[in-house]
Amino acid sequence: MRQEKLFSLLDAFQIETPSWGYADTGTRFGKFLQPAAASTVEEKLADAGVVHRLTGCCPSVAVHVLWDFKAGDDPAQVAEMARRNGVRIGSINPNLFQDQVYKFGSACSSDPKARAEADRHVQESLRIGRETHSDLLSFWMADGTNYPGQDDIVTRKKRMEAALKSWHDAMPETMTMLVEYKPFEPAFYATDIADWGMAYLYAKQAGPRAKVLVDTGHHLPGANIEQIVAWLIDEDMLGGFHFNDRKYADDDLTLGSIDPYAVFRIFHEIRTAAEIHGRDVSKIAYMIDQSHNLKPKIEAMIQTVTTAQELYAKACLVDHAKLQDAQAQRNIVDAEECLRAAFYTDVKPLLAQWRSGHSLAADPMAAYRASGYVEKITAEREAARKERGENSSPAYA
Ligand code: PSV
Ligand code: MN
Repeated sequence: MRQEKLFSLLDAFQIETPSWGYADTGTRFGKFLQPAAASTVEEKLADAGVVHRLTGCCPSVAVHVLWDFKAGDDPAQVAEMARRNGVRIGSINPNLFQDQVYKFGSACSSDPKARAEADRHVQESLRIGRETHSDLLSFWMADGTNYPGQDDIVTRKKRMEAALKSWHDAMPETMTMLVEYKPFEPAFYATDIADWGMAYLYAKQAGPRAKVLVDTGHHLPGANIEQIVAWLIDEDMLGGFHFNDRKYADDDLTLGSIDPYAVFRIFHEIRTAAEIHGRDVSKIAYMIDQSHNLKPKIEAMIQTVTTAQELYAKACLVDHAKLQDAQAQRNIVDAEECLRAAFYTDVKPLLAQWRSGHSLAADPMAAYRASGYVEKITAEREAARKERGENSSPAYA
């Protein structure tokens, strides 16, 4: 591939970072606090702005409604705060899982109070979306049952269909709805949107602006994610990704930390859809959904973003003519070598060159470490926590 084409593909490759990836998060066993972690939406947007300034490819920030907006907040002001930090508000993620009312689900609950509260929250999320000029409404529902017989499976399906359709129809014309699936957790018997087939059907029934969201951590072991991706693109139903990596379940580790070749193969299917099948892949929303609690937040984000860029660049380098030729001859070894050759190419020098063309540091991580930003926010945020009377000295930095 000509360098010029690779660089223009990299120009178009933008990744959204999640506000919650800058804040302290934990596992269900506890949280390890980081003195530099963001607590307010302003701090999250400031950190996201730093990541975008250093990488040049993260212009939008996903927000989680309950975690980022309090009653009475003016969404337009949050959008302005984002702008001041050089970013914009990206996907709006309603929270239909934390309130006590959702004990038996949200849209699928047999309790009309839970369904009404879910509707109220989504209408509020839509208002936030309109006022921040977001174009994505991203749904992940924790709905499901924990025991056989707990509720009627098909009745729950119908409740979900009705809710998604009404929310789809309430969206402004400019918005796309993303439907995310996950096989288990927190539901441990039957999750109401458990896999891509269910998400596909729900999205189809909701309306033309609903698509499927693939979270790379939301599959049972052994699932062939790149095949799911290839099928969804071919059906024009791939809305976007939540990138992260995993070893066991929904581990939310940084992208490519466990299996970079799997991420490369996903990108290869996206490039194949564009290069060979003439598909428009420009609307796919690349987003990060990681909340690992040991790595420093901003470093973890930069590491994931640069890893995504590297693996995408490698996938762009696959020689499609050679691959098609080998496939036509049923030469499996040479066909596979086309993928392996691209995967093993060192793209770091190319990316350094792409960055220098955009007046970016060749190595965003080194530039971040040299910037003094983490020292600055550690001091500022510790002081702010002290003022609020919160724990200001976690045991480990
Ligand atoms: C659920 O596990 C999920 O992947 C959804 O996208 C949520 O919005 C996000 O994680 C919360 O961290
Ligand atoms: Mn997710």
